[in-house]
This record gives sequence, C-alpha cells and structure tokens, in this order.
Amino acid sequence: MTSHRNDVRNVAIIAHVDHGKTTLVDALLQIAGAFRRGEVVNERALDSGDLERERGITITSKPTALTHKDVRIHIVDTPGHADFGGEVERVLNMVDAVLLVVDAWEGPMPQTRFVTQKAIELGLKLILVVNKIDRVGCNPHKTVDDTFDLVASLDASEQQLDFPVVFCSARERYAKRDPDGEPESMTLVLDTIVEHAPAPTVDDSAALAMWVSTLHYDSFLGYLAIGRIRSGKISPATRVALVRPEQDVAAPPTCVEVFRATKVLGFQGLRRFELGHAEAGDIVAIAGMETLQVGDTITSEAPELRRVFPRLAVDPPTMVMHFRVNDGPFAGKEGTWITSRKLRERLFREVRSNVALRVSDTESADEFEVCGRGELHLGVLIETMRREGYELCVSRPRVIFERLASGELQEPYERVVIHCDTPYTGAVIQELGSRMGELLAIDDAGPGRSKLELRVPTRALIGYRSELLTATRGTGVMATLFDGYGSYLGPMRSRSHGVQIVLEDGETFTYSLARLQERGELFVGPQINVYAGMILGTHVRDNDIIVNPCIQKKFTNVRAAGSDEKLFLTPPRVLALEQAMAFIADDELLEATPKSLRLRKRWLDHNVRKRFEKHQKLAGEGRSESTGEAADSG
Ligand SMILES: Nc1nc2c(ncn2[C@@H]2O[C@H](COP(=O)(O)OP(=O)(O)OP(=O)(O)O)[C@@H](O)[C@H]2O)c(=O)[nH]1
Ligand SMILES: [Mg+2]
Repeated sequence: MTSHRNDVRNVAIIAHVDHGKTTLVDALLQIAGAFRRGEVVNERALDSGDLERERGITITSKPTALTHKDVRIHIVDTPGHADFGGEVERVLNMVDAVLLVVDAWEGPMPQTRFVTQKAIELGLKLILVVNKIDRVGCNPHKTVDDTFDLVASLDASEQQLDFPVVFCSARERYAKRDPDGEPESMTLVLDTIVEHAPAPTVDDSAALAMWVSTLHYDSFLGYLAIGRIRSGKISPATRVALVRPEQDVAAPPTCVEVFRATKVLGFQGLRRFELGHAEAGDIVAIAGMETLQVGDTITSEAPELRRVFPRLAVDPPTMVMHFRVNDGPFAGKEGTWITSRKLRERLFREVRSNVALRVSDTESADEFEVCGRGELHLGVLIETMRREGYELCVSRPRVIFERLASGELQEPYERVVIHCDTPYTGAVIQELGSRMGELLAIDDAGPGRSKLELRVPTRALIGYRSELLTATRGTGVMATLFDGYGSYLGPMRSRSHGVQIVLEDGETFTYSLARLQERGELFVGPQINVYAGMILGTHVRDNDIIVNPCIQKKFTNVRAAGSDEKLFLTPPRVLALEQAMAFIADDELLEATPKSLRLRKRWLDHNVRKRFEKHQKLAGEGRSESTGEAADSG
C-alpha cells in the first residue's frame, strides 16, 4: 500500500556556478541548529575537499540533513560548474524537489538552464530561491521573470511552472517573501521546503531497494553506499544483495555480492550517525560491501524479491586525453605510484564514482584513454592523483568528434556567456571570432559591463579561460554550456610559436638562461634539473629549437672588458595545471608528479623525434581525418 511520509523531505540545491548553493546550505544548517554546540565550522562547510577549499568551488555532490519542525530535511548540495554536470545528474534521483538558486544580480546563467532542464525531465518540484539580494544594483523581480521564461521554455508541467519564490541573502542570513518587504530569518526557506516539497511516497509492502547515488570510501568502514531508500526497510546486520544492471538492457542484472550491512548511517550537519533502522524515503549511507559502483541497487537478499534500477543515464563526455606512465628520466623521483598497473587501477577505481568519466585501455599497456566533460573535470582528476602520490604523463586534451551515418564529421559546440567591462568587448569578440565563434547577442549588464552570448566550437575554448582574463584585464567571467554537436569547422589555428627544447640532461644556469630568455618566454628558472627533450620555454618563431640552458660561465684569471656585466633574469612563467594542459601540442606531454609539472616532447631523443617528424611530414596533409581528430591541433 502506498502512503506519504510526512516526516521527511528530500531536496537538492542546484544552480549556476557561484550563485551561492553551499553558502545557502551553511545558512540552513545553522538556523536549524544542525551543528554541534561549539563545533568549529568553516565558511562553505560542505566544501570539505582540499581542492574544493583551494579553488572555492564545489566539485562533488554531498548530502546533509537537518530537522525543522519535526521534519527531517535531507539536502543534497551540488556543483555548479558545467564540467561537473554529471555530479548533478547522478544525485537528482534521490530527491522530490529542487531549490533552484539564482543570483539576483546575474540572473539565470547557462548552467542554470542545464540543471533546471535535468530537474524538469525528472518531474521534480521547483522552488526558486533568489539569492544575493544584498548586492547593490541587483534586480530580484527581473530574475524571477527571467527564470519563469527559462522554465517555460523547457517544457515544464503546469505544476512545475507554478513554483514558489523566496528571496534571500544566504551570506547575510536573511530571507524575504517579497524583495521590497521586511527581512525575516532563514527559517522562511525551511518553511517553504516543508510546505512545497512533496513528501516521499512509499510502498510499505515492497521489498528493500536503494539506488546508490554516491559512493564514499572511509578508511574504517570501507565503502559507503549513499542513496535514497526507495522501498522497504533496512537495519544493521540485515543481509542484502548488491545488484548491477548490465550494459545490454535485455540482459539480466548481475548480483555482485550478498553482504551483511555492518552500519546504516544518517546525516546531521557535517556528521554521520548510526541508525538502528531506516526506511523508504530516507537518504542514508550503508556500509559492509566489498565492491561498489554508483548506479548499483542494494536490494533484498531473496532472489524473487530483488529489484534493480536502470543504469544511470548521464550526458556523454566531450573531451579526451591520454594518461600514460611517466617514462621520463626523472620518473619515480618524486612520486610513490608510478607503474602502469597502479595507474590503471586508480583510473578504473575513479570511474566507479565519477559517473561522467570514461576510461579505456589502448593498444599500449602503458597508456589509457580518459574521457571527461571538460578541461576542469580532467584537470581535477590529475591534480587529485598528483596529491595522492601518482606520477603520470598526459597528452593535450582533444574534443571527441562524431561521424554521422551520412559520413559527415561533427564536433561539439558550447554556448558561451561572457560578462566583462565594456571597453574589452571588441577584443573578446575578435578573438573568439578568429576561433570560429559566432556572436549571438550582446547586452548591457549594469554600469560599464557587457554581456556577450556566443556559440563556439568546444575545441576553440581549450585554454581560452586564462586568455580571457588577460584580454579583459581580469574583468571577464565566462560560463559555458554544452550545446550539442554541429558541423566540423575544419582545422583551426594552432599555437603560433615554437618551443625551446633542452639539449641534454643537466642543471640550468643563469648564464645561459639570460641569453635564452631573449628567444622566448621561459618556464624554468636557474638551478633546476632538466633533461634532454624537456621544454624550457616558448620560441618566438614558429619552429622548435634545441638549446642548452646548462652552460656555466667559464672563469679565467684574465679580466676581459664587458664580460662581467650583471645578468638579469625575468622570473619564469609558471603554468598552472590546466594552462599547461592547454599549452602542449600534439607531440608533447605534460609530466605531472606530486612536486612538479614539466612540459616535454613525447619523443625525448632528438634523433628519434626528428625521424618521427619527417615521417609525419611525409604522411603530410594526407594524414587521414578518419579518427576525426587528426586535423585538429586547437
Ligand atoms: N553578496 C553575497 N554573496 C554571496 C551570497 N551567497 C554567497 N555569496 C558568495 O558567492 C560566492 C560563491 O558562493 P558558494 O556558496 O561557494 O557558491 P556555490 O553555488 O556553492 O558555488 P559552486 O558550488 O562552485 O557552484 C562566495 O564568495 C560567497 O561568499 C549572498 O547572499 N550575498
Ligand atoms: Mg558550492
């Protein structure tokens, strides 16, 4: 028999990047008293990962819970950056409603559209939270109108269109029913959730079924499967089955293992606590299994009662990189995990929880193909691995092409929205125009600011983010959203300069660097160990040159006029991980170790490399485009 659980509400918080989701979670947990007394709580408390705190963005979706007026509200915080869209997709099946947060100053942005569309497709109830109403010059009324237009354009049901609205400043901790009205406490948001988010429907008679939406590894408890119990009940010590759907829909699902649930955990603020019992409608973590993958179902042990949920459907990746073992001369000096076996294990482990990522073996046992949603998605994975002690080499990211049945080649496009100071719009339009972008609209965005909307091939945007900052003197903010596949636009302008390649292994000296810096920008300073085939810096001309940065000044007894001039070195340009990824060309690699990022040629030996280049030249323009990618070097 189905009934409603009035004591529970399950909601996700979704929005464009930086619109204040995690800050809103802070505010709600605080007002509901979900933190322990005296607990030291950071700002954006749920962003607990090191990389999340350093970059100030949410990377993985996380559940938390609070109690308000005897109702347990489970809240799932999600990332807003487009590259982590897969994180939003995998958790929306846990909830019945979403708090759609929109910045009152910026209005709906590309990722607002993406996440709203996903929520609408799943039939979730929408609650609009217009945030940052404390900002001077914001326009809450227009934000509501624009959001309504957005929702209406997305095939929403009547019920979804009739969304309640709350205005708030999550940071200043107040909320309003009407932007021109008096500020109230943030409990207004909690009241709205209790009133408008549907109570979970549960079927008392059905057997246990929980769809695993998130997995977590705890060094004491092992794997934790986090998800919402859809039907049935579970308590610690119950024996249950872990079932996984097959790729082939017609094939029967596999029972991966039968295990005893060692722990059933609930959430409260930043903590987890043991539950004696949980039932349909609850979002919980279950421990006790040996292996786990997002999308698995935890269900009844009895085969005739087992249920299984379909494979998680998420949008496919658009970008590919090759990860390979570090075979440079410095391999193993700075990292702990360097073998291809370790690398392979780590990558395939990642796929279990990172649902938008695909990893496959290649012809070479030392190299793996890794596909993701964008530079940041892949960059965060590389950075995480470096911090865990891995050493690896990665190739330049490329977009994934598709070929239609008619034979036509297609490439991915992004819809791009750029806000910048008005004087720089010309430069931005010109640059993106040369990258085959199409200008769709240009608007005023407050005093002295403009908003540009463009459609640009994804390939042209690799590495563009940092260029935008330079071109707009730091005033440019870019948001992108995957806009589907379209016609392939042909080869694109590649790096306009060559590089300086190190001649032989050694240590760099100021004496030689001072001369080499006249030929281009250097990435390496003095007293640094370098190796043959490593990239020292750029070369102003379009060809690569081999240079020797390891020559030391010869000291003699004779003082020669002019030889004692002071040498001044410009500080080397230090590339951040994603900048380095975008900088390298097709025949180059980025060596990432826990301590260093080095750029290198794929073929380190100068003779081998020359032979390879000659071979490539002979194959020449005839280089087939059948891979879909060969002609592109971004
Ligand atoms: N003025 C103002 N700033 C806010 C408010 N809420 C959040 N912010 C600021 O906006 C920035 C982003 O806040 P977050 O809470 O990290 O935003 P988010 O939506 O979780 O971001 P992602 O998870 O990376 O998508 C932070 O600098 C906050 O301090 C608000 O109500 N008013
Ligand atoms: Mg966040």
